[in-house]
Amino acid sequence: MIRHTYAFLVMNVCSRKTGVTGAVSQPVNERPANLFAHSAAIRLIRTAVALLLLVRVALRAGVPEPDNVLYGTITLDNQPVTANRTDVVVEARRLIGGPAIARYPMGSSAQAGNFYSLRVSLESAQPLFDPNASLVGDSLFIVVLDGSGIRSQSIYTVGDRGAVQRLDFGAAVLDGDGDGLPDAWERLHLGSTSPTPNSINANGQTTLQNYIAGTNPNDTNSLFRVAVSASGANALVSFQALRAEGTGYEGLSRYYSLEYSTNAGAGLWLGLNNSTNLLGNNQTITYQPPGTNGPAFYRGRVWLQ
Ligand SMILES: [Ca+2]
Repeated sequence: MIRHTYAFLVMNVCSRKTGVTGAVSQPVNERPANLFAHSAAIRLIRTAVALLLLVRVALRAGVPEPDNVLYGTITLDNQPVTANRTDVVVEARRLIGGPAIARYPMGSSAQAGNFYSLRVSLESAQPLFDPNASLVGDSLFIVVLDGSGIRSQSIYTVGDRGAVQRLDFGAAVLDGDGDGLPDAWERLHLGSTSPTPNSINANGQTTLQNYIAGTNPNDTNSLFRVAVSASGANALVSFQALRAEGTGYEGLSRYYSLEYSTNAGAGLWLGLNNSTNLLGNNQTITYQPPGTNGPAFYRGRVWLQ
């Protein structure tokens, strides 16, 4: 992609050179020798300046590297997505709600068949010559969309030059007893599929609460909770935001919101600016209430989608 940009610049130089020559109204063979030499010198100088500009741009910009390639299968509503589902698109984004820096509409490559194949442009260093390129180690959102919006998503860390990685979306999750909990998750943590979603587990939470929060039902220290601590003269509200990963979370993401209320008894809770719909990525979410506020209650919400 960056090579195309270079080609465009070179074409500009050539056309500018042609334009300068065309501005001299006299035919070349009728000009005095010294004028011709002078004109040729100007052309050389202008070309040299243009080349210097090109060199300067090349030195300042990142050097293109072999693309990263992501590929895999997509399952939506427990049905495999085939090349015929041309309404399904896979995009790479810097922000979950931001523009695409790479995209692959299903069926757009005959070679890919029923797989998607997404190329992520790579450069070696900042500043990026191509604004849609990435650097090794960048975190990108990979989202699957259809006509109804985002259906599935994942976080991808850009690999080394030329890296190829398989990333499947929404593999069918078996729920034989129809209780809304993946059977594999139930067997892994509880030994069978017998517990119901409302069963109280060893850590005091229900099975459903543990599944959604990603906590371990057998560990009394594994709980989703909002902590309040002192930070100087003010309070600091914090909680752990876990990434949805592992058995039972295929194709799902975990989200969090921090809410507050000045009258919890009335049940009126409000989301805090910049602290709602946060994607869990094993990070600590912190919020420092303004010192001017009076006493308030805080609560965290967590869900899967
Ligand atoms: Ca189940």
